[in-house]
Amino acid sequence: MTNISRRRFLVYGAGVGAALALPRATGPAIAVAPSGFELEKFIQPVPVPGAGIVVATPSGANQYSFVQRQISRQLHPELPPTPFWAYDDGSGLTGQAGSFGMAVVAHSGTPLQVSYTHNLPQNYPAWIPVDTRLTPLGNQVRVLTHLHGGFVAGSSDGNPAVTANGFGPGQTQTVYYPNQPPQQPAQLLWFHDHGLGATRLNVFAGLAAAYIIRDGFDTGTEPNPIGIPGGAYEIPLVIQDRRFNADGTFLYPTSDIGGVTWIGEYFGNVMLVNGKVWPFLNVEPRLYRFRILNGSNARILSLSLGGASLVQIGAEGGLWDLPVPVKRLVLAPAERADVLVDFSGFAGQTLVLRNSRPSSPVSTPAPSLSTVMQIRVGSKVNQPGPRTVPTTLPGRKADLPAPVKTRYITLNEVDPETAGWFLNLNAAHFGETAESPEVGTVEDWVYINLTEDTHPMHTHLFMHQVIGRTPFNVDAYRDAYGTSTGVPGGLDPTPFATGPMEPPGPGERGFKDTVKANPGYFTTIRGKFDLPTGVTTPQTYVHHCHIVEHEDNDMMQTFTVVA
Ligand SMILES: [Cu+2]
Repeated sequence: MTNISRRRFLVYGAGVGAALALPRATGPAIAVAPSGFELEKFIQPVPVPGAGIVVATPSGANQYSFVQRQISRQLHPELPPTPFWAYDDGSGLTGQAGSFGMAVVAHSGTPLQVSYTHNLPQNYPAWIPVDTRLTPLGNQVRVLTHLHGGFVAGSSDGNPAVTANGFGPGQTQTVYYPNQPPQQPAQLLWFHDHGLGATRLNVFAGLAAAYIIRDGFDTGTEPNPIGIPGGAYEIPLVIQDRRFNADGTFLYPTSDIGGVTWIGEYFGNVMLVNGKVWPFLNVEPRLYRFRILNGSNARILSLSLGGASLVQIGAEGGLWDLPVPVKRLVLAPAERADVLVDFSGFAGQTLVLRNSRPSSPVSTPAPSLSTVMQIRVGSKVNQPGPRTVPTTLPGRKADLPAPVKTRYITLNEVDPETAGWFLNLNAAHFGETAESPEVGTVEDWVYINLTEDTHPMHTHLFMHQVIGRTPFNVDAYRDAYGTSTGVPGGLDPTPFATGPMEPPGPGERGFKDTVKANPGYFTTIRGKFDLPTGVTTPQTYVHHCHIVEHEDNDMMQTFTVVA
């Protein structure tokens, strides 16, 4: 019989005696640095546009040539420099927090040609614990860059269904990003590594950067046609948790299970914002735009900002049609929120951006990490900018027509805390099953979560609309259909529903590329399977959990858009 997922109970709900026997990877000791040192909070500024965040330098007209390489930067004043990996645009990334501090700025309707050349070490260094059961070429460093949220051909997507072995030392991946509207309006995308079985490690090592698309409304300047903050008052905030060794190196724990290096989730005990540990941000008492990306491997953020109110104006798919006040932002890995914050009533005050445990039905085994960064509100406004939040926006509310087909996709966890531990979609390993949507059609995909925790499901190629989440009897569904590797795909859970479908949350108004599939629910999304102009069927992509430890082992499947 399948060892169904009781991992969370075993690891985090158990008493002290059981906790002592826990693997080092997930035990409670994760909240304390191994050597017991503590880093002081709020003693360095967060990199912001013009002061640490820079626009990537093109290598030609609408062309970028990045080199992945190892660099070293001091990420906290009390730490020695940290070696990590970055996308170098040719500038040498001087003075920045690697590519954490860099953004490509693209324009809707203007295609880009981009290349990525592997100039990293041949083999994984000791600080990156590869699990060679999961990688196609053992401990050789293979990279594969994916434009997250990109509407691109399969060959430019950077996905391991098309390029299983990725790219090796000295090799170059060349891609074409059409930035084609309406699928690709002004929005915040990001590009990060997607190497098969090594995404968690290559991203942990630093291979991630922002990709901002502008258009005639969302110009990034101030003033702009839609009356939102721009220039120095628009601030990208990439939030990631990390652990450090006392010598400044990143720490990625390994499993205590024999023959296993992979761990179920990576949770840090310090927070990085734009690549810096627990920084502070100086703001003027006026309206700001924060563009927040949860770039963590596994941590689901639940963010709040003292007494300041947050008004969300967009998510992964770009701006919405109107602003929505939100009390807190619950962002799983890879989710983005575009928010306006009015500091005009906080002159002279100090606020803290805090993270708390997400409330039910979101579920995560993450240990607490409550502080993100400090915000120091000054008393002087240099440039007044817009004084109020606009009442309407030029973006989109997700409103796709009825689907022609519904697909049922299960999320399973198999034999946790054993040498055979893995996660999967549709009871199969990566590549053993596939979906084949017809080009131009609309489909509903139903993610049926049979595990204990929330999984952020990311769809390549298409942005989706969240239709809703339906509570269901997980055990009855599993009893009816379960196999040794979980419940296969294609089996409608509707007869097992225990209540009506719950509507999407206020943060799920527009199009998204990552959706929280919560435990105890099946989550329905709707997508339209268009391809960029000039791209013909068939085109192959992947969809997967964006807890990158899960993605690597082995919560990912293929889909091919067909004629
Ligand atoms: Cu997952």
